[in-house]
Amino acid sequence: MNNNTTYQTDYSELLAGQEGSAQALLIRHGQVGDHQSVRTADILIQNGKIAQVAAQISVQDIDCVVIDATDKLVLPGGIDVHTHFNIDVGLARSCDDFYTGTRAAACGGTTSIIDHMGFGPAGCSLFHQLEVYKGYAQDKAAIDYSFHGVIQHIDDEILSQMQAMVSDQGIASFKLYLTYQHKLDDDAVYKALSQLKKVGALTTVHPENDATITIKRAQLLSEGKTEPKYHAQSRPLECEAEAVARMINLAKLADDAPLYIVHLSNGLGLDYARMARANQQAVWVETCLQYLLLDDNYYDREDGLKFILSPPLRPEAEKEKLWQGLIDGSIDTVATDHCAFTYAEQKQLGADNFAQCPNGLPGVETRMPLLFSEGVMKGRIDIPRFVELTSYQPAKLFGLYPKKGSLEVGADADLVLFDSNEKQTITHDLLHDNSDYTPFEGISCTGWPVMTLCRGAVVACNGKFTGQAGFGRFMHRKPFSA
Ligand code: DUC
Ligand code: ZN
Ligand code: ZN
Repeated sequence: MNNNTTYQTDYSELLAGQEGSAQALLIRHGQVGDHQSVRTADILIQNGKIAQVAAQISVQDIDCVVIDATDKLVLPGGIDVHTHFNIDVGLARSCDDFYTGTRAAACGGTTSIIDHMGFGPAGCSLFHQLEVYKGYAQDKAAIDYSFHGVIQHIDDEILSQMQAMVSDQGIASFKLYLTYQHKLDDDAVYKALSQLKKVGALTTVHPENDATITIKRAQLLSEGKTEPKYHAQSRPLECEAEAVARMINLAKLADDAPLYIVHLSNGLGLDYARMARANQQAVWVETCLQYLLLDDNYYDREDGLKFILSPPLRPEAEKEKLWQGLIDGSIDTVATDHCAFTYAEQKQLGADNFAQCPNGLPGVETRMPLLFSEGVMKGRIDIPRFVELTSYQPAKLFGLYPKKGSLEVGADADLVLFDSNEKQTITHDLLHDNSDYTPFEGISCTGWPVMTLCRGAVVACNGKFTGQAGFGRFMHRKPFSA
């Protein structure tokens, strides 16, 4: 027999946090959900891994901490595959680094992130930014992390570096841009897609038609149209949908290379992706909460600068089309594109000209609660689908499964406990990022994450961060396989 301590729902004595990583933990009587089902079960965690999942686990002979999860959902920790921590976008450096960003992530039920690295010096190798970003994250990240490679140009050297990035460095996905400073032309896109397929990597793309954006932006600014709403008018949804269609066709031409569309914001682009999938093409789609919940009316507000990001917020009707994509399975993941700038200072760079406003919004902490509340609690999606969108598919597509995104024995004990009865109204004071606002201010949520465990360590509990800078580990990812 032993003296196991059971912590009830306020878990207050666990707030010191780190005992969970060293000691065995039993999470008892939770509603345990994965991408397939939900059932009442116990989960035993030993050495940071899931040791057993069963209807009832006896710990008579095991010295462990017991967490009573009666009436709580116990789900795989969230995986946010689209963040930008500590990114220099030219106009400004985002205000969340790998500490404040992952702290916020942990408090929102997310246990791993994959960050899209920013551009390095012109002509740099693929390894350059990886080294820079490993330095950014190493002593700061409080949860596990990886990076998407960034492709700034294509030549024989870059093409030849791709294999080592995947096999030696564990970077199994790359991003290319069709707009911004290092936009690629069709020749480069085709070569990148072909080679990335050969080396076992997934190509992800920021799809927007650069030429039409450039023309429209210049036209609007020449007419003195500088307010935030003109940011959206400078890059209408057809700019994005055209580039989605182009990428899909280029991927098909490049020997059917696998393609992942990031931050899809509109129904037309989604229809192109649906068509490709109906044709058995390997195309996956990500969207973000801002496109599901916000719309271009926000640009008319006095604080419209807060909502400047690219692609921009869309006309209201697009939101429902994206929800339909979550419901019918044509959208695969929900991420955030967390790229935070302060409103009081950094966003004000665009006060006289939308084109000078650093693009991006915070969102890493609100992703799980908002999708849970708006999706599950409003009856649009069920719990397995929630897990699929936030954890299982991200892990599958980006080479982390089954270590992450699953509750299988042997998986990392990355878990989030949700209280589906807890009501919270989102306000920035609740959150743990380094920005000074949330775009979701005032939205009421039913259901809230009450505890987050990363490899068995309690990294957040009842709205408090209980983790540690530097606890997060770099995740060496497996090559892409469909
Ligand atoms: N758009 C991007 O493509 N990246 C960062 C933020 C944004 O708004
Ligand atoms: Zn992007
Ligand atoms: Zn992004």
